[in-house]
Amino acid sequence: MSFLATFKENTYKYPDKVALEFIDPPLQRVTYAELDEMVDRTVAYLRRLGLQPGDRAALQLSKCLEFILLHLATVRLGAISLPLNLAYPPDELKYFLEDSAAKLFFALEPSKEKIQSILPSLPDLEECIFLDPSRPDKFQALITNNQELGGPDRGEENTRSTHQSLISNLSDTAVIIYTSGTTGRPKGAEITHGNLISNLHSLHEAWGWRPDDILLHVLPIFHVHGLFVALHGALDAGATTLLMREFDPRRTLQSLVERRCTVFMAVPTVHQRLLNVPDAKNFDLSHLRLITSGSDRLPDEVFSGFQDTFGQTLLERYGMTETGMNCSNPLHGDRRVGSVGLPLSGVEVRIVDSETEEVLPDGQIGDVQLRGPNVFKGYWRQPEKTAEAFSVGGWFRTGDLGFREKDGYITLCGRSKDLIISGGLNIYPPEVERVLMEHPAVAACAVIGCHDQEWGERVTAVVVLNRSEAVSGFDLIGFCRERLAPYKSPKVVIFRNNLPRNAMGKIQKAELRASICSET
Ligand code: MLC
Repeated sequence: MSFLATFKENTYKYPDKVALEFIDPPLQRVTYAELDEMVDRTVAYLRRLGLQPGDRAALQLSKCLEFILLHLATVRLGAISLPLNLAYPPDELKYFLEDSAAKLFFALEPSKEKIQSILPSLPDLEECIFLDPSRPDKFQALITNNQELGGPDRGEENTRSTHQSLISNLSDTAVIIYTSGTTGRPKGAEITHGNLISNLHSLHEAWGWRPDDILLHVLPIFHVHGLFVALHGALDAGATTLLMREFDPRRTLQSLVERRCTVFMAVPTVHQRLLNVPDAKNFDLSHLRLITSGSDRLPDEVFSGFQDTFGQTLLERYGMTETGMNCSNPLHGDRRVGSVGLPLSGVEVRIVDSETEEVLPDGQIGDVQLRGPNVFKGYWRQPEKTAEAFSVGGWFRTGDLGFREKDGYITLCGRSKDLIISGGLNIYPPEVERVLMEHPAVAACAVIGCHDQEWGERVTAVVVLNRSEAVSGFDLIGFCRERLAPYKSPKVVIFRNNLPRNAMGKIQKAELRASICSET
């Protein structure tokens, strides 16, 4: 059983309905029947390239039809899709490809030169294919001219690939998404077919997805939010997805109105940017039945800004890569500002004491732990990290702090993990600190998140220099940007003579935050 089974049914129920439409160039429109047929052809193509069930196919592509076809085809084939953020520079990319032992890698033609240097050091990688999404005809030719690649007849392959989708095991890994951690390098979260199916079901129930829904999709598709919650959700519902390749606030408002969209999903930074459009009030969004916010805490002023400007009450929900979606404010009823709402069906949430892990009474702040069919299988080839992530009884330690109200609503109020969320993206300070420490001028450093009106939190590096060295903040930011994705690199560098430490020598980040963040 695959999460694509319902999509398959939809291709019979609504063959001529538009499944996907890219609303900026190259304009593309694909019906359910066409999408299904293209996915099958892509399955055949992947087989000819030697991809087998269980193998990893990595995708570092822009938001394009090719990405979606390769992702769906990989999963339909029973292999593992590995979406990668386009912002990863070669250093980071090499780690992901090496760690996942990816067999195939699809990248963008313009990155060829940059990427080619890392390829010889990847023994498991059999093929790296460079694609040019501005020329959709080229990919169509690639998946159509299978004979050129040798191997059996395409028709036979199609039948096999379709059948394969029905026999996947629920506990088989469908997708790996890398998440960073407080220690060590990023870890690949193994998300199973069962995880995806259970989350689709609970969100279908919670949000009332309908076949006549029109979703405007502005998020990246290499994360849980844009890929599973939005794209899979719409395909599972038989709805139409309009995709914007790059988020643009004004065009978003225009498209929501002109295309009579019914559903919109975004992160707080995106919502804030919509509110910043000077004549935002002139856009009538009253026909939208659902606007969700997630991936980061929704600021009260954005919640109220949406009510004042558009007469829309945002629905905040709570999720993470390892668990998919956990909680949601209700579709009908009390959408409580500052709260992530109620646990989704099948998801258990408990609040425990950080030390003893005993369950705390309602109203008391503690560690948020989760259990349910939505919770991932574990970290790819990291049994120790997987064991650390779970408590007795299979409870997943989210690293979030929160409390439960008497009526079951969950409110998040901090993190026990050292994590920064900027524009809906997670950044683990140790990863940035590790890079800064590689710079010869840096003697010590601490990376913290300071409140930022636009990004939620701004990555801020506090640096102590070696006495003999002189370097500017600008240089250090440049140094990080060569080695890390731009969104992870510090936006601000502050120099200090020393860092506050406790008796054990551990840097006191809370103290730093209190002194630095108010200044910046
Ligand atoms: C871009 N930049 C960021 C950034 N995004 N910096 C910090 N945080 C971010 N999130 C960098 C760019 O590289 C650029 O650097 C500079 O900031 C300004 O870029 P921009 O053009 O203004 O940004 P833009 O490309 O418009 O992107 C902003 C954004 C994007 C908000 C649209 O970040 C975004 O799509 N965020 C959503 C991420 C998401 O989908 N998260 C879900 C994760 S899943 P320069 O200097 O090179 O110009 C998850 C689970 C769950 O968390 O519950 O959903």
